[in-house]
This record gives sequence, structure tokens and C-alpha cells, in this order.
Amino acid sequence: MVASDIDRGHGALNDKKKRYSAFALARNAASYHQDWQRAWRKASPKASYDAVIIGGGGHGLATAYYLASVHGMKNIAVIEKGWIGGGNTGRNTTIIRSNYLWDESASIYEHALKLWEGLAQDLNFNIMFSQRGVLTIAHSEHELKEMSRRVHAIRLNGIDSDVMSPAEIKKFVPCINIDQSIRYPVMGGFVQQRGGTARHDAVAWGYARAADDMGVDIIQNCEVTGLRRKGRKIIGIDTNMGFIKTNKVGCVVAGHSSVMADMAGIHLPLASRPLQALVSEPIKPILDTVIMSNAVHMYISQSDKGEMVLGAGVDKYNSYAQRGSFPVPEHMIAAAVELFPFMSRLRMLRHWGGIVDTCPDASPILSKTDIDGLYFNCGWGTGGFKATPGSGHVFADLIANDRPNKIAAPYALSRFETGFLIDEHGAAGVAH
Ligand code: FAD
Ligand code: PYC
Repeated sequence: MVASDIDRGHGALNDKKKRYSAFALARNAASYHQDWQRAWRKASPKASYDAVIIGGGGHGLATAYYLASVHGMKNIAVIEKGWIGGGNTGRNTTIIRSNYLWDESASIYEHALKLWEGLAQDLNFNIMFSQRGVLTIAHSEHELKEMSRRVHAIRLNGIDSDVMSPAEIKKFVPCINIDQSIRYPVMGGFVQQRGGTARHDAVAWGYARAADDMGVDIIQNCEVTGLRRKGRKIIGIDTNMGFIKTNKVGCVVAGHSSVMADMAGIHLPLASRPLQALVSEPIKPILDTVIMSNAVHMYISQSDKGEMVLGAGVDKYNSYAQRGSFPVPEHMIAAAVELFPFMSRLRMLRHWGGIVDTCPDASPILSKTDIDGLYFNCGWGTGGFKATPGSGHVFADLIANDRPNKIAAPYALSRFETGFLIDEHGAAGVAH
């Protein structure tokens, strides 16, 4: 699929643009924010909807946006137990890339990357998408050979990817230490120049505002406590704000997907584990790309505020607590300081965790279930932020048409019965 083939739900917002003009900003500033308009309405649940999306993260909000803009379904709601973007969407390190091994992955992650490339315009919202490149480094001959195999596969799918020598890496990232005597020496790497980052919470806000403009109800502080069905058909959801009738429910609750599936008596092949990240005090610009090391489980970039944003590996136990253990970031920081010696003088400001739901093949689930009208979008594990627009786009299509399109089909639950797994452990970036 090429960019121009994608129905992005464009144009739905054109008549709203005046509301968000630069003059509106000046007007609000001059009125000391007295007339500041809410970006989305504070909606209360209606008695019934044509479809309900559970989970107000990026994927859930994007699903609602494309249901409304591409499929014309506007009597819908997004139900969020906390605040939108308060789950993994607001906790991740925002790395975006499409350099996966298998064709099925290339298809969905590249679909997402093409949507990212026009998303700020589509939503009329500055999501700070920055194609600053993502460089993955290798620390052994074996890793380097595996990387060049992956680069060949990626390029066969028409996706940009280039192998780099240590000298080329040093030129690209002057602050990296390529001394071969360190514990994790830089032996080479590969770069996707179109990869990069985006401002995570702006992505949630942009989708929320655009969906709200089309009439979608975004209901926060509303926890789903039950999935009601009649025989093999979904008929509604129970929440702390009461029962809501609907015959289409899309569950997009990341780390809590197995809990949600349990409400319908379904068992999903998922493990929920903490993944941690941290940010430093802000410093002057020093790193203008993203670096990942799969062997160390370290990934690092510099935010526009100047903070160094670092992420670590997955904690090796199941948990629903949004925090992790100290040894995991400690191991990662020890290696990061060898690779980037300037970091030894940095103070860390914040440290947090998110709960990631991972499948045995490190690929997501986008699927119907054997209950009519109940759909799951989950299992993105440590790497779903990059997929946000693509995931929402194909999941909306699945819900609206009750059948998967070509991109979504390989991600059906049936793959765990047929054995057609999409093993992306190597490309996941963070071992799990
Ligand atoms: P979420 O944003 O978690 O949204 C799910 C929502 O469901 C939550 O807001 C939650 O409150 C809500 N919910 C749960 N239960 C209920 C209920 N019963 N009723 C109502 N609402 C409910 N991915 C990348 O691509 N690049 C990265 O660099 C990257 N780094 C990461 C770093 C960390 C530390 C973490 C934790 C994750 C990282 N990821 C990364 C993964 C990425 O964050 C996730 O895959 C992605 O954000 C999932 O989005 P989502 O919308 O599905 O989930
Ligand atoms: O999937 O690229 C990724 C990623 C980086 C850090 C966490 N996930």
C-alpha cells in the first residue's frame, strides 16, 4: 500500500481549522486564558452507542478517530478508566521505526510510518514528529551479521535501512564512544533515516480533539467492570458509571488486556510485565538521533526540552504495578555511561514503568473473537507506540466491516492455533 492509497480520514477537520488558528492562540493569551476552549468535551455516557472503544490510549483514540473519519461511524465512545494517554501512551520513549524482519510486520509498521508522515496535517495538531533517524548498534560480530540479514529483508520490502561501520557511526553520532576495549564495544550498526520520535501525549490529545470534533464521546474516569453478552453476542459493557448498550466493543487496553478478556471468558496468550524508562535533567543539544542497543537493552534520545530520555529492558516477572525494579535500569545505565561518557555527570529527574502485554512471538493481536461484536487490539508489548496510527486505522476497519483487511489478517488470534507465528523477538528492540 502506498501513501496515496490510504484513506486517512482527511478533510473531516477542514471546517474546524479556524477554531485552532494562530489568532485563536493570541486571543486566548490576551484574555489570560479566560475564554480558553476545551480541546474536547467532558462527555457523559449515553445509554447506547453503535460502537464502544475501551481504552483511551493512542491506539484506542486513533481507532475512534478513523471509525468516525473513514467509516462515518460517529455515535461512538472511548471509555477510559483514568485520563487519556495516562497508560503506556504517556510512558513510552516514543521511538518510531518500521525496520522489522517479516513481511507481515513491514506491512503494518510501514503503514503506520506513512500515516505518521502526514499525521500533524491530518489532525491539525503539532505532534512534534521528528524523523531524526533510529540507529541500532551491534556489539559483536554475530549481532552484526544478524543485522545485515535483517537489513536485506527490510530493503526487499522497500523500506529504508543502511548498515554503518564504527567510523560512520562516530561521524553520525560524535558523542558516542567507539573505543573497542569497553564492555559493549560498537562493532557497527544499521540506521533507518525515516525513523524518529513524536511527542507521545500530543498524539493522544491530537486524536482526542479530532475525534471529539466529529462527535465521538471521550469519557474519562470511567472503568469498565464487565463485558455483557447474550449467548455468543456482545450486548454492552458494565462501568462504574452504569451499563452502556452496544453491539460492537473494541478492547484496546494494553497491559490489562488479559484482565479484560477474562471478563468475556476468553484466554489470551499474553504476559504483562513492567518496562521502565527515565529522563535526565535537561542539557544543551548533544544527540540529534535515536540510538538503540538490543544487547544492552538500552535506547536513548534527547527530547526537545533537552532531557536525555532512556529506556531499559523488561522486568522478568509479571506485574500490574506501573513501576519496576532497580537492577534493570542500573544495568542499562552502567552500559550507557560507557557508550556515552558525558552521561556520568548527569542527574536523573524521573523514573517510571508501564505494563506491557507481550505475545509469545512478540507480535500484536488485532482480531475478532468467537463472541460476535467483540474485538481485541493488544500484545504490542514494548513496541506499540510506533504503530499507533496504523493500528488504529486497521482496527477501525476491522470493527466497521467485521472482517480483517490484508494488513490485519495475519494478526488474528487463530495464528496461535495454526502456528503461523510472526516471530519478531529480534526486531522488538527490547528482549522479552
Ligand atoms: P495505553 O496507552 O496503555 O492505553 C490503554 C488504556 O486502557 C489505558 O489508558 C488504561 O487506563 C485503559 N484501561 C485499562 N483497563 C481499563 C478498563 N477496565 N476500563 C477502561 N479503561 C481501561 N513503543 C514504541 O513503539 N517505541 C518506544 O520507544 C516504546 N517505549 C516504551 C517504553 C516504556 C517504558 C513502555 C512502558 C512502553 C514503550 N513502548 C514503546 C510501548 C508502547 O508504549 C505501547 O505499545 C503503546 O503505547 C500501547 O498503546 P495503547 O494505546 O494500546 O495502550
Ligand atoms: O520498539 O523501538 C521500539 C522500542 C524502543 C524502546 C522500546 N521499544
